[in-house]
Formats: sequence, structure tokens, C-alpha cells
Amino acid sequence: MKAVVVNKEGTWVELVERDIRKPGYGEALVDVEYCGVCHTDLHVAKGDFGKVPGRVLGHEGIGIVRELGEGVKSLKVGDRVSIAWFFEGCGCCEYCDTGRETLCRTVKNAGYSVDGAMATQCIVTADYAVKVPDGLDPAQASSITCAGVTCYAAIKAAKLRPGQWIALYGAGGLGNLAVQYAKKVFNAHVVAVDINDDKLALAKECGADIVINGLKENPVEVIKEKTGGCHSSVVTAVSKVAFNQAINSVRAGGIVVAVGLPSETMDVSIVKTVLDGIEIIGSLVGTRKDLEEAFQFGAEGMVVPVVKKRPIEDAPAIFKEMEDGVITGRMVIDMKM
Ligand code: 8ID
Ligand code: ZN
Repeated sequence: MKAVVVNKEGTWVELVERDIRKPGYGEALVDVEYCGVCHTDLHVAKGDFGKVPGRVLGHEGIGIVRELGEGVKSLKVGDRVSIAWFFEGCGCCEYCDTGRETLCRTVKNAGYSVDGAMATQCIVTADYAVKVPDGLDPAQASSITCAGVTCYAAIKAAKLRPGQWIALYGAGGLGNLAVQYAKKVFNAHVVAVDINDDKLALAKECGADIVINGLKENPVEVIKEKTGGCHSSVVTAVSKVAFNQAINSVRAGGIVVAVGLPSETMDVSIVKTVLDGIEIIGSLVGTRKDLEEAFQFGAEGMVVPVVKKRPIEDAPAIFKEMEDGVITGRMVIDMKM
């Protein structure tokens, strides 16, 4: 099979030929149709979370089950399923038992701690592969498998209610989907902030009420003036500047949800946090149930991921474009191209 892997230095990606093993107990072999390229893949490739040379990347995979290992009851051959960052939990710890399975301390993550879906075939743990509903385009489904579900779960964590204002910092692969979930699923008013006008144009098309280029205007001032301060904020931007601005963009009692993963620290005013009762929380992808729900909104046409299909040979170029910040929407590797 063809696979996009982290190079042997653990610093970048390369395309290689690999063999795939047979599925073991509880596993399924999947013919991958599409795999989106997430900024997390770039972090992994560059060793931002520790070097993983040789790892097959990819956690926005969609494919068709070709073969089942022994003991699989949840899938059958021919099912269309996801291969997500939340690849497997232990199933019996305090997090797995209380609806917070992505926090499992012995979690496996596709394309990071186990081989992922940026390949023509891959192995999944069957009970953790979420089925793609009929009516959802598989290339669009790939984008929901990480970008979509992450934003959907982050907005839930923000406790967003209809009619409230949310500030979305970052309008990239995740951000444009955050705009759509916030606007169309949660019925909120949306401010999108980015530093790139093309991404803001897409955010506007996706339903943002206000768009702000953080390089041209001060987002905090504009948000205060136009909304009186947002009720919550979700930060997918890969920059501490945006995290700091997000904290200052919410009104008293506001919730700031950290999603982006820059290798930096944020500056938090203790006085503001206390006097304004601000909550700052982290949100990590979504549970299998979140993904099922996020897919369904896609199948119903309420959320339409903006994807561009590319051949697997383009993978190194796509990673460079991601690093340069020039991608609008999501680049999705089409394994049949
Ligand atoms: O579960 C999670 N928490 C999770 C899931 C998936 C992805 C976290 N992530 C992380 C990724 O690892 C990455 O750090 O979310 C971040 C965003 O992923 P992405 O949306 O796939 O990346 P992108 O398409 O490159 O978008 C990033 C956007 O941030 C903007 C860029 O212009 C781009 O549109 N941005 C930057 I960089 N600096 C900004 C700033 N100061 C900014 N936007 C506003 N203000
Ligand atoms: Zn991702």
C-alpha cells in the first residue's frame, strides 16, 4: 500500500510503500477512500509532541471495511467507517466510564501513537470506528472526522445557547466548520477572527456575522464595540496572540475553549479571571457519540465541509501549504486519484 509517514529524522513527511498486516481480534481492515490533512498532522510530522519516525499519519480517514478480524460484532464487510484521532480507549477507566473517553490515560491516537489513515489501507479497532450515515459525502465526512467533531464538541463545551455571541479565533480547516456548527446547529451569532482575508471570506460565506482580520484591526476592541463582549470563544488559531485576545473578548461569566495546539503558553490575568468569572477550558476532539451527531448534521446538509481533493503524491506539498497558512477549507487526500 501507499502511505504518508513521518520521515526517519522525525521532522517531516514522506510517501512510502508499506505492507499491511491482517486484522487481529476485534480489528477491521479498511480500504481508505479519503483522508483529510489536519494541522495536528503537521504538528506530529514536525515532532511538536515528540518525534514519531515511521508513523503512518492521518486521523481524518474514511473508508470501506474490507476484512474483519475475529470477534468483531459492531461492523460488517462493506460498511463505511471513520478512522479518527480517538482511535481506542481502554473502555473501563473513570474517563471511559463517564462520557469523557477522549481523556482515557491509555488512549491510542491514529496517526500519532498508532498508524493512521493517510494510506490506501489501514487497520482500525472495530468498536471505535464510527459508521458514516447514508447521504453524507465521504470526502466531506473525512473533514468532520476531526475538524468537524472537534469544533462541535468545543462549542458544546462553551455551553453556547441560541442567540448568544461566540468569537471563533482561527478560520482555517477547523474554524470554517466551527462557524457552520455555531451558526446553523447552535443558532448563535458568530464573530470569526483570522489573519488571512481568504479564510475570512470563506468564514463569511459559511455564515459568520462579523469577520475581523487581526492584523488590520484590534479584534478585542471591535468585539466589545459590536457585541458588548461575546458569551464564549473557541480558539483554533495556532498562535498565543489569539488565545490572549480570546480571553479578552468574552464578557463576564464567559467561557474560553482552547482547541489549537501552538507550543506556547497563554497569558491569563488572574484578576480578570476572578473578577469576571471567566472559565478557560481545553477540549480534545470528541467522543464517538459526538462524531455520530456531528456526522448526522453533515448528512442533513446543515453543515457542508469545504474540501478539495488531491492525490496522495501531493501530501508533502499539502503539508508545506498548511505550514505556509495558504489553505482555505480542507485538503483531502483521495486515495483513488
Ligand atoms: O482536539 C483538538 N483540540 C484539536 C483537533 C484538531 C486540531 C486541535 N487541533 C489543533 C491543530 O493541531 C492546530 O493547532 O487546532 C489547530 C488548528 O487546526 P487547523 O484548523 O487544521 O489548522 P489551520 O487550517 O492551519 O488553521 C489555523 C488558522 O489559524 C489562523 C490561521 O490563519 C489559520 O486560518 N491564525 C493564526 I496561525 N494566527 C492567528 C491569529 N493570531 C490566526 N487566527 C487569528 N489570529
Ligand atoms: Zn485533527
